[in-house]
Amino acid sequence: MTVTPTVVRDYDNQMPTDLERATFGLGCFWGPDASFGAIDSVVRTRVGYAGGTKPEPSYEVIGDHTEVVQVDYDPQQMTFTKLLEHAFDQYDPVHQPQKRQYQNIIFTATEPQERLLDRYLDEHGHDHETLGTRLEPLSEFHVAESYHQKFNLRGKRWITEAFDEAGYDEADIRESPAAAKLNAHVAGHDVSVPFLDQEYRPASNTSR
Ligand code: MHO
Repeated sequence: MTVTPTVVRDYDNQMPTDLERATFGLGCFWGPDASFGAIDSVVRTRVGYAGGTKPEPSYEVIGDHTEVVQVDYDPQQMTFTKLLEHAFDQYDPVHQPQKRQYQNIIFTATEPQERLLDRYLDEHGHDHETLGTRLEPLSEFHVAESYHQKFNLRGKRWITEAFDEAGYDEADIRESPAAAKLNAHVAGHDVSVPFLDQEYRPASNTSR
């Protein structure tokens, strides 16, 4: 794998900009950050806290919030329903962890998302009585601390150096499409992006 500042910048610069957003609580947010990042047409991921009322939650003082992952996807290539399938694949929807920090929540942010969720539940024989999962409109998403973003990349200097050299700060790394794919890759997911291909050589790489 060749991760250089040029690779990172080139990949990030050619990403689509017209994106839609989905938010899910699926237990500790490190895992879904990586598993959603692996999905083609999921362009960006970030983790945070949602589903509660406490203002300015943090990892140490999370209050009544829950750990959540938020993904920005290309609606030309990906649907909310496919993301729901992926979310429901990650856990047993009938059971719900006691601890609010790790509860399963499907958030909807728009009316179309609400309709698609209702249809999904119908088609999969889930009713609100037996479903353990919380279903909630997204009110506020509070972005988590930098050290929780792209957690699998933490300490991987051979990757993070390329971002540093490209001039990315922590917020840039959090929002970087290349970082989302690399985070998924190092977590062991199959990821198909050109720069993870053995044969890939960046066109204009003069920096290394
Ligand atoms: N404390 C657990 C979960 C972390 S997650 C960000 C662990 O270290 O695995 O809640």
